[in-house]
Amino acid sequence: MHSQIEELYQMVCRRDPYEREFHQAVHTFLLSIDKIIDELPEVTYHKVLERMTEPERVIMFRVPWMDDEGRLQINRGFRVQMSSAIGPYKGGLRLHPSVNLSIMKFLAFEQVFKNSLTGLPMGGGKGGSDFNPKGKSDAEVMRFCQSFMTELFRHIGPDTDVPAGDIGVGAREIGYLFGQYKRLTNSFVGVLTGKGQDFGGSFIRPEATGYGLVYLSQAILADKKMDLEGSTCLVSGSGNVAQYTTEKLISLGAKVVTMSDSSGMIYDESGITSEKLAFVKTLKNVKRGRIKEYADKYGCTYIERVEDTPNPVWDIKADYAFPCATQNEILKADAENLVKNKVKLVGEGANMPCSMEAESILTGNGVLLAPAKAANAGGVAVSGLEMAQNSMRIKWTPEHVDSELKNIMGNIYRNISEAAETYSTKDNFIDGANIAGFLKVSRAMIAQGYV
Ligand code: NDP
Ligand code: 2IT
Repeated sequence: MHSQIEELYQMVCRRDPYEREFHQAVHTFLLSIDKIIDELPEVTYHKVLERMTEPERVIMFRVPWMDDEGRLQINRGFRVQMSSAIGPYKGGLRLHPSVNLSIMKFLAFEQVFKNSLTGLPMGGGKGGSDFNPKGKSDAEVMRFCQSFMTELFRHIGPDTDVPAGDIGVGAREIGYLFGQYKRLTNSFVGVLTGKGQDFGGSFIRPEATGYGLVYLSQAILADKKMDLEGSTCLVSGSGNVAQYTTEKLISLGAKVVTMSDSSGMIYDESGITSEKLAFVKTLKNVKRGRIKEYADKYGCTYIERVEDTPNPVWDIKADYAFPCATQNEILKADAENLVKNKVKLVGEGANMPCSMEAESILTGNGVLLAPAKAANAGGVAVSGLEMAQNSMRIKWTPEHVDSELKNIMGNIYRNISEAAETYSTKDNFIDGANIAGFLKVSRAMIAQGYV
């Protein structure tokens, strides 16, 4: 690493010593940028990297809400507005007990470059709360969302900051958040994406992250004369991204044999069929149950998750693996298992699912790695298309949105593979995505002066 970049990284760590996830996201990114910094004296001169690693604005607030027993509950709310260099802040909201400023900043940081890769005019942000939606009634979730929005509304807007879903935030939560924003501002505008189909939501937004992940993986494999058809695939998670990744894989003739949640995993050797996937969707999206019920119903293997041991999802023989649950779900031992099991491609549906050690084990052993910034960009890309439809007050057909999504994922693949070849090494898609995402944001920042 150049000393100037090493010093910047040390400064980021010193400044916020407890923000482990943010350090990790910055570190992987800087390792890529290190390869081009000599060719870009203007980046050094204008302190572009120093500015990129410090959010434009962080909003942190109290979220009081009343539970069904009439007790007051207090959570912490966040919105990290990382960069508005190429468009309004854009990125999801996460509701999970693990949420803290480090996780919000890592997600907002990665979002900046992901959004840049989509080719659409969107800056980067992320938000959420340590509220745990598990076991809460609809009424409790609604009261929480209303209280959260009662503070957030003054910081967002269709031309300022447009939140969407992430872990724990789907159609139900976006509906409640949208309703409260409308009530507080007396305006019906595209301030959130992932809305219901009846009030401004785009077709294919629920499917977009999973479908996009498969489209990008397909493009990578096609170049290697490999195919999804007839392959065996591992999927982790059983939420939005996992469900639609599985759906698209099945439709392309692949056999998906695993899904999981934070309690455990199912291993269905005969393959998850469309009918079984429909069961998972109802189980997770409507009944809000656990994946174990799949094993109970279909009589397949269920393995309970044991903390601090290798994740059993990654210890099954397969061709391709799609982590779609959360950050750092593939650690060193998991990466070694994937290599041992001869997995040929890892497509990152989740954000930062691989630790840095895992990344280098995978790429060092010739596993193709489709990094999150590129691989899961389909979700925010269709969010961008939802914003466009809202501004024009029109609604495109599912076929139209899906074909736009395919085009965008194809362009992302071309951009990251070209950037990899030009600035790094062929098939180093991590460098390709970081560099291609970075260059546009950097040019925009320099053009806009010191802000
Ligand atoms: P959901 O809430 O719909 O599903 C999350 C899934 O991951 C659940 O099965 C959940 O299990 C599991 N999970 C969550 N946290 C943990 C944890 N700490 N340990 C183990 N399992 C966990 O979220 P999404 O599907 O929307 O998001 C999944 C990933 O994809 C996240 O990394 C998100 O940032 C990323 N992503 C999402 C996009 C979107 O459009 N929704 C777009 C791009 C990326 P359990 O129910 O037990 O908690
Ligand atoms: O991580 C992500 O890209 C998302 N959670 C989706 C963000 C969005 O604005 O659609």
